[in-house]
Amino acid sequence: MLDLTGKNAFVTGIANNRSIAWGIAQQLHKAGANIGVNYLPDEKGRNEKKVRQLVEPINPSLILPCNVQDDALMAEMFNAIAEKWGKLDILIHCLAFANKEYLGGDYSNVPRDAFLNCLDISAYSLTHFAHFAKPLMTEGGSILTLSYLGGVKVMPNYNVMGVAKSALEMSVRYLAAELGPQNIRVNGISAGPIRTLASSAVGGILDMIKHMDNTAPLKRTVTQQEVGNTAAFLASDLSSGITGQIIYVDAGYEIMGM
Ligand code: IMJ
Repeated sequence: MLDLTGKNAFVTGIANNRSIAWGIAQQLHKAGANIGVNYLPDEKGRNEKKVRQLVEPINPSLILPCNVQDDALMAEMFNAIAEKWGKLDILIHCLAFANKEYLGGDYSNVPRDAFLNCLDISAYSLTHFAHFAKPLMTEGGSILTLSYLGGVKVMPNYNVMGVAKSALEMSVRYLAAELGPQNIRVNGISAGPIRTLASSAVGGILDMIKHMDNTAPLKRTVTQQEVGNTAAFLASDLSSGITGQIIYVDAGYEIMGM
């Protein structure tokens, strides 16, 4: 049975009700986990307000500000987790960013600062999370991140994000090897395209979804709930033998050649 009672799960990257992170948080909650979430702090406190309202039904015991580019805030977040929970069992990493200007056009035009910023937020942040989570996962643990096929194969417009996802997926493997002896498992979910804030801002997403409906073995796209269910499995003891893997939750699209 999928049972997460007694487990402390911190879920990052909830922006709104379409966020994949929100789908994951709901399924972890349903399985009995104690939930913590973050918001990205902004000047007017809008994100905090929005996240607080959204997550109310799953009753999180921690709602913390986190900006992965702010080292002091990162340390504060994990200090707060340590103080409130004592131990951490599950950490969900669901965040990425690239300057929209470079999600399209010629990849060779990406400037150094946009490249480094994208890899800092989208890839380094997982390694940094693992650094802080390692001493808190005293009874073992499960670290999960989200990836996309564009990190393995060339997808239209994904460009610098694809390079970041490639670094992210390799980080999953190196972290899994390092943390395995502590019974901390590290895995990724490569989700098919879903309409979210992060994808709707991207040109051609609706055509891509249509393409999935025609091409994927299951002849459809996947939902946040399906990604959430796989996340709950990977977070639970049901997946105790799995680490360092990228699991495709994409209606089978990845196996197709044409
Ligand atoms: C993103 C870009 C290009 C093609 C894309 C995507 N496809 C999908 C996505 C086909 C599914 C969404 N995705 C998998 C992402 O990782 C998105 C990351 C992202 C999105 C934005 C949009 C707004 C912005 N910056 C972003 N940074 C990262 O300003």
